[in-house]
Amino acid sequence: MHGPVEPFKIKVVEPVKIPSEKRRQEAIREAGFNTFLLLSEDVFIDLLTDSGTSAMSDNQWAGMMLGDEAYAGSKNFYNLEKAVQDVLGYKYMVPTHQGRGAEHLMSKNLIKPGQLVPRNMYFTTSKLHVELPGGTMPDIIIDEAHDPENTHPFKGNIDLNKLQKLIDEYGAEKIAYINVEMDVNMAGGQPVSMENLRKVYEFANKEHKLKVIFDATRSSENAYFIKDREKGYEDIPIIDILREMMSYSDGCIYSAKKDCLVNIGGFLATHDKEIFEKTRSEVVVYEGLHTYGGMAGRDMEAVARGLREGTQYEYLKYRINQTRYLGELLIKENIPVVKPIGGHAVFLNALKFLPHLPREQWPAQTLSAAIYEDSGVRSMERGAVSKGRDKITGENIFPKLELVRLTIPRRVYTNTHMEYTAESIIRLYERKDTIPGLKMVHEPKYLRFFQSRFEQVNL
Ligand code: P70
Repeated sequence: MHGPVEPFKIKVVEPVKIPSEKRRQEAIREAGFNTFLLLSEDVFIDLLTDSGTSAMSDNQWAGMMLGDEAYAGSKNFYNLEKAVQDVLGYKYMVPTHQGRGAEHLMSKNLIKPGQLVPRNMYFTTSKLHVELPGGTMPDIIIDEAHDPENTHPFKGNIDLNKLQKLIDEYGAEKIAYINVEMDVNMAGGQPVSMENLRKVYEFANKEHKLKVIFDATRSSENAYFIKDREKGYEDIPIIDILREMMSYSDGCIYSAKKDCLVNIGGFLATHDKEIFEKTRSEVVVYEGLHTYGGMAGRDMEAVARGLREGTQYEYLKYRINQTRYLGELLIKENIPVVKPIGGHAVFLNALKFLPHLPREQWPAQTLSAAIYEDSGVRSMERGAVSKGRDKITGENIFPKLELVRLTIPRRVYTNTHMEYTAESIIRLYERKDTIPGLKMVHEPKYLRFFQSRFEQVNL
């Protein structure tokens, strides 16, 4: 049987090649067993991230030629603003160079030192941008999300009891805003249900006058899951689902590098005039003028077109099913993965894959390096190295989820590439006991996973 059928044909190709076994062994050692430090040239199939790695359409490329590179008032800015209004329903939009630029502006303006920003699981850059202005990010995701085997259909949901407890303990005034991520990345690309979004907004906004800010980065993929899994949404167009989702928030930050099918870009969007005025006056300090925010005119045009294109049902169906295809090839061979298979990636459970390694030997980092060495496939550690140290005690935190992410760029790899990847992982699983662990020998201060280095320890 065939894999999910692509709703496009290929017009331009970029050659890739498999480095020799000897080169792969050298390359991963030169990179200190950190896949972020590999040269792209040494990679055959790049599943490091779905961020900025998608293939643009002919329509997006045509839009790039219509870039209006005026310093102020570029046409493309207004096209992007209109796309955000049409697709997401927010009235106001502030462009930024990518998602973390928007996180910076939002956090800086909304958080006072000592405040809390509860969220349905942390994301690395989001957590850092909450901590920099003096906030902390308690986790309020449902317990099911921390269990890789649990097949809850909306594992990204917020546990309202956890939120209530925080309010009881600290008071609502201690909470800067509630942060809800779509298609929760670190939980395995797990969606939030519309019902949950509605309830969180009612609870926050009506009962406690608290703001709700979304990380809407993978909201189109989340909308597909709502259509596919939530009663009453089967026949609703994706774009209407998206607008309803965003109506349960005061604003969002958005990394356009994912669902908008572009290589760079981001924005902040809001229904709230005050948030808009504050962030718009600050974007000029950190990003660029408020009509480009760090993007070229052509980039804004590609984002505007991609935001609309990325809501097409046939495209999303193929996209989500390609990820599931890889996941199911692995599940068939009993490889431990996070279930259900998420939107943008398949996540391997490194604690079950390499049970002979103690947490201090970084099982997910080890597995990610071993996959590269076996086949030239690049993946990303999403476990204790990513989580970092406790802000107060300085100790390493070992989260329940110690995962390797096989992230699927959009419209880039074929189903045969998925099969090649699955074969490598299955082969590795058969000889998993022979894989030695790692020790960290270099640790940077911020977002250590990007640049840390490791050495093998003897088995
Ligand atoms: C990834 C990328 C970026 C991201 C995200 C969510 C839910 C915000 C951002 C920031 C890139 C990445 C970033 C840090 C560590 C590893 C990888 N996620 N919110 O691969 O957006 O990158 O545009 O600044 O997923 O998951 P941006």
